[in-house]
Amino acid sequence: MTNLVRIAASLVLLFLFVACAERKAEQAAADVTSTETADRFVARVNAELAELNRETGAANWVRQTYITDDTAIVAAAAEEKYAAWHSATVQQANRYDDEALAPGTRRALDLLKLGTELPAPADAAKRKELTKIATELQGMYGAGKYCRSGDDCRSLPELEDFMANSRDYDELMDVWQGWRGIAPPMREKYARYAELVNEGANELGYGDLGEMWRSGYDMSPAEFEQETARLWAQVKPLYDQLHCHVRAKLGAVYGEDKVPQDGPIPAHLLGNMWSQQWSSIYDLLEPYPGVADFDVDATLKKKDYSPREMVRSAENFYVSLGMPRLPDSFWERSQFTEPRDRDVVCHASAWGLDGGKDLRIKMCIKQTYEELRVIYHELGHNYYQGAYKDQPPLFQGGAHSGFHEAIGDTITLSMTPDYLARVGLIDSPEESEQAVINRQMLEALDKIAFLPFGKLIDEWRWGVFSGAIKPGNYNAAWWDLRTRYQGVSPPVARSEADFDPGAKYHVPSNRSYTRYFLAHILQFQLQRSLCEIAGHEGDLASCSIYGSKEAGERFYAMMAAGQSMPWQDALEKLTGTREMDATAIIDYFSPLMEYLKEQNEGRRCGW
Ligand code: X8Z
Ligand code: ZN
Repeated sequence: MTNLVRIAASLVLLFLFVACAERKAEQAAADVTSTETADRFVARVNAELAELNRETGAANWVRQTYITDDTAIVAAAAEEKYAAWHSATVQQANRYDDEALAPGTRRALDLLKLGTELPAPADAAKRKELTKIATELQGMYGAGKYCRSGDDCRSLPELEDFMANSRDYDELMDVWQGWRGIAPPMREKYARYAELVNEGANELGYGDLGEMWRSGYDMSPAEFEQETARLWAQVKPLYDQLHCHVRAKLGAVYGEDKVPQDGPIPAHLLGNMWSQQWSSIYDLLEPYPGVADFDVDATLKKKDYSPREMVRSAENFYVSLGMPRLPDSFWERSQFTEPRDRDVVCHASAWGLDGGKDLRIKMCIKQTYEELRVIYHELGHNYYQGAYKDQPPLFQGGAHSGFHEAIGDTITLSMTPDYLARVGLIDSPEESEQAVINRQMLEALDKIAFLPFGKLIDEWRWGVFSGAIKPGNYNAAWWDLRTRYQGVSPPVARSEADFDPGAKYHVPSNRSYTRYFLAHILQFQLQRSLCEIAGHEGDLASCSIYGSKEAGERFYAMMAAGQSMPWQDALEKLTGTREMDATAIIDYFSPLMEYLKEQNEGRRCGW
């Protein structure tokens, strides 16, 4: 043998040895994991998850507070790593499918399967493609602007301000249409995203992503769909009354030629970019003009509240319930204001990083009452995250997603005139029947107006994911639902060249939305029970649990359980009932309903 041949031969041998050793090691690892008990598997998953959450959390935080091509790469890579881990880990979990397990262990495994917002195909190329598209879509929304000309550009917070304050039909239409200009480039990406997430959901054992979303509620997806329909039927009469009255008033302001009294309301006249909450047009609807002062905006401006002071005010409420102060890191790391020098996702969110030890909010706070309420909402998320931080990662979540959205909203129901006066946000509360109706109108414009919107967003996506709504029909199907549920119509002609769903944050950001619909019903239920615990006497609408340690303790106990038990159990512990139910919201608004029915007498309601 020549030397060369000898070297080559030993290399081949070496290679075979190494390859063989590697395979042996893989086999050994597989043997270890296949004999792993379900409990040990869950413990390992929790440990891995804690580490992965830290990485994806950090990458996403940077991405959303600093939108550049570089942070897109970093965030997509973190998501990709998570998705790969998730696919592989669920595969391993499937080994326990037929084993009889303790309920807590089974629950942990079920939650693992549901444990991704973005189910990705196991195929590495497709996984990469999906995480890239998802990151891009969110970035396109976050960086979105409406430019009337090259250097006359407005960001979303500015456009939202305009929608809230202008009463000029044509100007409003311009801004409404202008914002929607961000979305057509998303359309193709969205269609591809839908294909890919469906494939991912399929591999996890769900028919499509919509079915996966509907599986997170401790009942079958079909039952859940019925449940949401049942709740909507309960509250629809309230919405119909409000719609009828608002349409009449808008007809008087803008003219009945512009707001026909037998059809849907033009979507740009409701004080909000998406016509989802209408409190900004309260001035057009105030039942008893001048009765009672709710002008928190004026106080915020007069006292020149800083964003931090606004957040402190919300924190103080939670502290009054006996909950802890937010950690120093919250004040150091949160984003409270819109930076001038870079694109960020301004849409408000609350973060429970590092297993809930590192709490933050990300907002672009404006000096308004509406924003103050959003802060109270966001802190509800943070307090929930802080309360369940000692649960294992798989149980760190809301009893269901609607609970997570409902905590802070429940607190906003306690922002009664009495409370606002106590903390110096209005001068003095006025107690009269007329004052009650005025305040109820203000609340209803947010909470009742929202209901059909909260319901329809996912109905559109359920349709998209199931294939009932095809890409060629995206926009038409969207407006069909908007008209059917909300009774609103686009102020200018729309076509399939548009992609109006993309102009609503949660669509390009892949956040399910039924959670908000549920929260809008649940929060009244929670409030009713908390008010009983707080010893409130009198009607539900006048109750503020501010300062009630008893209510706070019971609320926090429910929050601390996270998603360790079925939501029905969590709800029962606090409220004594196992069902979501709209009687509390109906009861809450009964004074306003009387008023609206009187006002609507002789009008032809409906569209
Ligand atoms: O997205 C939100 C919160 C963050 S979880 C600000 N909300 C929905 C929306 O803005 O569309 C709260 C109400 C509905
Ligand atoms: Zn929220």
